[in-house]
Parts: sequence; structure tokens; C-alpha cells
Amino acid sequence: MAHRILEGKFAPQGRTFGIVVSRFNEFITARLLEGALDCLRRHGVGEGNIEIAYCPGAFEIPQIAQRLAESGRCDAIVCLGCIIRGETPHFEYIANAAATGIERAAQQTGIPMSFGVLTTDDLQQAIERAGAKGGNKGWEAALSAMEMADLVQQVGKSKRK
Ligand code: INI
Repeated sequence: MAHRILEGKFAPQGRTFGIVVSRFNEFITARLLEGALDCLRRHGVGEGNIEIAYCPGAFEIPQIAQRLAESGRCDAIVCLGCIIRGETPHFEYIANAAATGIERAAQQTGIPMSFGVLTTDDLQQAIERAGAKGGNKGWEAALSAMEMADLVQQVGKSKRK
């Protein structure tokens, strides 16, 4: 008997995507946002099917992502931010809050959320991941959101025969 395989397709037509982007380190997050938008547009997502919410810092991303998911307007949410390590433990607290908060919000709402939050040691590493030699993590996060929107729908519908 053949395996039943469920895998998300990059077929976002008719779906709506939310993007939550933090303004802290805006020099970087603006580039992550450009990457995410480029990815969505090039896969055929129309402007009217993209909703962008700006929040102050990465710490606030989960709060807004959860509200956006609860609104029922989005099939998946792309979370974008940039946390740069400093000399204090602040970095760890914010990075942990962002990662666990986004994951919790996705689990609680059932709306897939992708993690496009950079956590780097310095600005140079962030630049490399925001459109330079390390690619653009915003673009990758948008791709994951599209795949997950489709996969979640398939898993939800799937019934054993
Ligand atoms: N927010 C970030 O998104 N990145 C950071 O690097 C950062 N640092 O380093 O402090 C940061 N702080 C702000 C934080 O996310 C909250 O917005 C703030 O504490 C208000 O709640």
C-alpha cells in the first residue's frame, strides 16, 4: 500500500497572509519585510491579501501575532524582527520571549506562524541575513508561511479511509 504523504505546496492563491514586523533595529527589519513581500508577491499573493502590523520590538511580536491570528483574517503569519546581542542578559530574555511566545501563539490559535526573527551577535551578522550573503530570512519565513498554510489545511482535512 502506498504511503499517504501530506506536504505543503507553495500555492498561496486565495489565501491571506499577515506580517508582524518590529521596528527595533528597523534598518534590518525593513529589509526582512522587503524580502517577505518579494517572496509573497512572486508566488502570486496579491497586495490585498497581505496585512502588515508594525510593533515596537521583538518582545511585542507574539502579542500582535496572536491578536492577528484571532481576528480570523489570516491563513498564516510571518513574524519578522531583529535582536542583536549586547553586553547584558537583555538579549536572552527578549529572544526567549519572542521565540516561545510566537510558538505558543501558533499552537493556541492553530494559525501557522513562521519565525523570521534574527538573533545575532552583532550588526554585521544581521546584515548578512537580511539580504546579503546569508540570504534574506524574511524571504525564507514567507516561504515557510506559505508552505505551512497549505500543510495545515491538508492535515486538518485528512481523514483515514
Ligand atoms: N527589541 C528588539 O527587537 N531587538 C533588540 O535587539 C532589542 N534590544 O536589544 O533591546 C529590543 N528591545 C526592545 C524590546 O523588544 C521591547 O520592545 C521593549 O523592551 C519594550 O517592551
